[in-house]
Amino acid sequence: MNRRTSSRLSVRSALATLVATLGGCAWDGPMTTVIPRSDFAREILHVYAIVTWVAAGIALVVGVALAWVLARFREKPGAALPVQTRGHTLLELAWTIAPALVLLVITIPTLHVIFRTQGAPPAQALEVTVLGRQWWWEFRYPTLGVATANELHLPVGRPVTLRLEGPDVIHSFWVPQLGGKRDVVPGRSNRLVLTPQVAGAYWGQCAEFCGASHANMRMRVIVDTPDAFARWVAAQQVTPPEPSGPAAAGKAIFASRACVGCHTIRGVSAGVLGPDLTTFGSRTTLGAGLFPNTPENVAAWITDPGALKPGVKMPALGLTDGEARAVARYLTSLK
Ligand code: HEC
Ligand SMILES: [Cu+2]
Repeated sequence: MNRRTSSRLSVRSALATLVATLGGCAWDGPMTTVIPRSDFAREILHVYAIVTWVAAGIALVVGVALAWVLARFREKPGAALPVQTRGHTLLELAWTIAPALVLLVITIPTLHVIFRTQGAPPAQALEVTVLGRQWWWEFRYPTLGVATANELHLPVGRPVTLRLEGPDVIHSFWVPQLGGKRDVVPGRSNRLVLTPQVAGAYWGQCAEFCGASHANMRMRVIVDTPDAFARWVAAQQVTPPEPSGPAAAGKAIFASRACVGCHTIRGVSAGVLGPDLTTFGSRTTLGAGLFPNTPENVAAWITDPGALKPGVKMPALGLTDGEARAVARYLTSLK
């Protein structure tokens, strides 16, 4: 390969890398960190903006200085060695003090935000216990007597204290538009206090590698108006009525299988290894944010969960297609 071909090749691969890298950028993607929707996320964006602008300014100064040096002191045939500088006190002082100043500019707002966001929760804060499990999220509202999974409902404008705990391995709770990542560590209770400021649905994701389906451990946080939240809570507290039609057959199958050992449905079963299914039909997604919650997807899940989610801790129980469809009808009717 001659020099021209090889340099053309390197320009092309540099361009391809640039395009691939920029392709991953989106201002308003589902996991954006630059459109904050809570006080906590706003504080973090504030520090992020300072650091970014400071870094951009430094990159500009360094880039221009480097370009100037490269042009000015370029090696020319026959030219003498330029004057060499060693142990220049003023220069040494300057490049010690300048980075110290940069660190100071970053440290002060960072510490400020750390103290502002780690304070004790306000008295009227809503309490939610968040359990990170391989590979789904459990949400318990101890003061409301409600438990749900993978879709956390919060009222807009009210502070919430999330107590992060976990029974298995380390996970990390991360809903970028609502707040920073915080680890969920077995045997420890971490806390995240924030106030959602805009109603809407926000995506989250486990952010600490936790095994086979780590990438499939998503969640949604639905920030409701206070009225909608009150209605949601009331609906969660009801014991589901007796189903009729095909759903009734589904209930009978559910109640006679191992499902009851792992799942709670109020009035039917009290299992704790899997998500509470009391109002499963009111959730929009299935399998920790993986699939839309439709009867077809639920039937496929019940038939062979491992085919939809690698490593899943729910076994295939050998239900026939008909049985799985009936159970799916029952579960999606629970609202
Ligand atoms: C050994 C315990 C176990 C048994 C038995 C079991 N499950 Fe599960 N189930 C789980 C676990 C754990 C999950 C969470 C999987 C995940 O998302 O990673 C789950 C998830 C589910 C979900 C999705 C819930 C959600 O919110 O995404 C449904 C629906 C479900 N199971 C139905 C059933 C039915 C119906 C049966 C009986 C035929 C059954 N399960 C038997 C443990 C079990
Ligand atoms: Cu994980």
